[in-house]
Amino acid sequence: PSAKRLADYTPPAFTIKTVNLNIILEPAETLVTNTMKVVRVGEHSGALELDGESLTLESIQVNGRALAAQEFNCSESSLSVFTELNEFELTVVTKINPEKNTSLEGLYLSDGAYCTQCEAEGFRRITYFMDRPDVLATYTTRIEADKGFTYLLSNGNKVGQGELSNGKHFAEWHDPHPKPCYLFALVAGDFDLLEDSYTTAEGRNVALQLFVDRGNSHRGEFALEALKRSMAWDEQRFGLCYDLDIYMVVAVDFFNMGAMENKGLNVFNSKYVLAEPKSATDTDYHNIEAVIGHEYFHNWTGNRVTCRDWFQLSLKEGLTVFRDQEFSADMGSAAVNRLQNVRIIQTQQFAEDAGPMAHPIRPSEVIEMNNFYTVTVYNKGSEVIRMIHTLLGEQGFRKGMDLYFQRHDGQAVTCDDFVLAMQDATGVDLSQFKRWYSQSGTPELYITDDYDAGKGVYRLHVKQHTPATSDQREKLPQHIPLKVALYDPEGSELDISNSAAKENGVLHVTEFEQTFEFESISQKPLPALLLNFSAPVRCSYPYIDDQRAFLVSHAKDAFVKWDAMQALYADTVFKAEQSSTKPVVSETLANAFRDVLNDKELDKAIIAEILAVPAISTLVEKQHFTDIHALIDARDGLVTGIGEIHRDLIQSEYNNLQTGDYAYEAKDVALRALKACLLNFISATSGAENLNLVDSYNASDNMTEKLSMLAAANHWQLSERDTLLSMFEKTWRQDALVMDKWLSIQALSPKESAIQEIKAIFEHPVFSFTNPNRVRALIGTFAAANYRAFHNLDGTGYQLLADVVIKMNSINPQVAARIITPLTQWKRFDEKRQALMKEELTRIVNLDDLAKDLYEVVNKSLA
Ligand code: BAL
Ligand code: ZN
Repeated sequence: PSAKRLADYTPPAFTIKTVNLNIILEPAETLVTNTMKVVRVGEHSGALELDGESLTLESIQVNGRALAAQEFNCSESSLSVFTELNEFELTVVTKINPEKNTSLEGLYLSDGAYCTQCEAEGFRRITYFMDRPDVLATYTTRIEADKGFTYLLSNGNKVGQGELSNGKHFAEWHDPHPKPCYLFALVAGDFDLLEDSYTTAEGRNVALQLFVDRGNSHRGEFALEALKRSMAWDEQRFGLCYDLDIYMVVAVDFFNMGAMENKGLNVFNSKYVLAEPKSATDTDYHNIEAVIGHEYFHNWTGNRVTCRDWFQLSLKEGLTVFRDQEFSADMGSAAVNRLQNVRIIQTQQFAEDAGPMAHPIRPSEVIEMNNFYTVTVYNKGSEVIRMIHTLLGEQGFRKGMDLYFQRHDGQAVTCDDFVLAMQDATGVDLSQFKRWYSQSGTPELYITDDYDAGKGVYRLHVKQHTPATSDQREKLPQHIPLKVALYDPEGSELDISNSAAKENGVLHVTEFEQTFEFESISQKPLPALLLNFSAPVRCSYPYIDDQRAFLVSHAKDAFVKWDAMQALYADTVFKAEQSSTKPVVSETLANAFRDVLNDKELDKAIIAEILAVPAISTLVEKQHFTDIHALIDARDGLVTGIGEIHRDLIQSEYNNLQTGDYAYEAKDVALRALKACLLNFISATSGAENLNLVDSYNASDNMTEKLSMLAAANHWQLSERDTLLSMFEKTWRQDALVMDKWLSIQALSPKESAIQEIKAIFEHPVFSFTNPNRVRALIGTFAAANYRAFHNLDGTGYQLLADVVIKMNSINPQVAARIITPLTQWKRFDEKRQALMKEELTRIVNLDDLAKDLYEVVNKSLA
């Protein structure tokens, strides 16, 4: 396989104005008749080149005349049409096999429903087409199928339906908005339908329809309410209204992604739709609202204005993640949401920058586009939009968004077009800032200070350095908005509005080395840095522990508080790991913990975030370590150490946290989060013996609490673990989506026998290699989060992952290329483990039928 380069972009030689599809659904032989109006672009005599994959060409006609053999050429991945006409009607008839399609790209039949996934390049598996996002057409789609497939759905408005002979029926849809083919969708199946409506600020009455598996309608209500909240929010915050008379969401069990924003017909992984208190956690509820919002917000940022090419993916994804994060912040706690999003950057995104797949938010070279739906493009992309927001302010950002839509509605554009609109609307110079789009890697800020008592001047000296990444050696200085605050020794924040940080405390770091001055400072202050994580960077300052504890107590900014506590924890763990001793909980740390837990002003959800000891996945990104097992022991030892020191306090706080009947409301969510956090500390000590977890499990009315008990019992190997697991299984074994939680708990097992037990689960009736949710829940979780078993020194963890990856290479290459990630990050580990990991990667790279997805990831990792 060869790479495509952004630098090689050329505009399309033809365009396709209209697409008329007639799709006759049959499991093994679906017939697709595609009639297109094709127009040559510019003066040239080149052939029309269409993409196609896994298609059987039945016939091809131009203006109603069948083409002779020399008038076209059909290869494995393309169809060339040789014609001198400048405008013509092209009809291509192809056959496809949805039942055999386990890759879940294109059109597939799974679990009794037909479904499509066309982003990024799946439409070419349905029909021959110019499968690129800068070809925008209007679509009319006729679907024919057996009546057992009650609902026949596609994009836009329904314009016809009827009965046919031999037990079949049909429906016809028309989407008036020109769109790229990646937004095409078709669903046919038998569902329960939930209906509602929404009247837009422009007065349009929109029918809302949510389709779920039969018997699940009560689990769809929350998603439908979240959809209405999303629609109202986008009107209020960005003045954007919905533009069709119907908005449909279909929840399916077999889906590679979280969800897909197809015009008017979103397809969702059922994980991000179905919820009721007894089956879904607070996190599930949160994610459902976020993903429902995300897909809805794509209607403007993605669909109305789309990407010119796939290198520009962050144009729509970074921006839409920013929008969904802002939505979540407005619906719940802004600070808690921010900390959760920061954690994704500091763990997963920093890991990506440090690994073999490092890329800028706008990649410049791609072998398999599906490999670039990453935390870098999505989440770092969102951080880049957030920095633009910081530089422009809320009003300036809104002006920029308005200009972006005014200029580009109905177009396929680039990240440069977006930045230019932001710049033109406000006059803010973003020329250096644009490097964030082309430069990969995590910038590091090294900050020191000095204080001139005589002059009353305090100075911050800032150095920036971005380490080389696997894709790019040389790094230029970035424009980094560094938000700061200064505290006097009593804990009061100083006024710095007359200083270098006059715009909301933001310093503009633009050079390799810079000094910022603050005048009229009467005594040496303590700096709080990178407030609200104002840039996706690592930031260091030579704090001593007491200063960190000072920030935990006095800083107003939740990120600064949290970050200071995380640093106290991390230092303790790393010291223990390096000296192969038990972690020593300093008095400073113990007191900081106590003060936070006793703080009556702080939101309980923030307390839970601050008190939680960083996960191993976070720790391994923070600092070099020698032995991963020693690091895990040190982390566990710290939790136990804190748990013992504050045993009575933790227990009494835990007992005080009582909720009534379950409600997904911020106050209750916070309470449950803190309860789960404290339960973890209790479980790490001998106090676990008095927990009576089985009784508490039975008494609880919600999945959030039950799952936190299961997680604690599993991690700390409490005596109740197996009982709880079998109780869970007994309740949910018929419900695969809920059983994913059961799979994940076992994937995280710290037992020596974890790997054998995971292998045994392959035979469990609920498990299936063809369902991505099952594979991710068991194997994805095992490889990404069970550091102990995955990094077994006998190599059995690596072997297990590689075996599954090899199997998935032929079933579903996209999923295979995702779950392999922990193996590709072998450079982090000791020599012995590196050798074992590389052995497995070599086994994979030598496969005869290695899919493009894995080819790219594994080769980069071994390079
Ligand atoms: N466009 C792929 C799924 C999503 O980001 O919404
Ligand atoms: Zn998206």
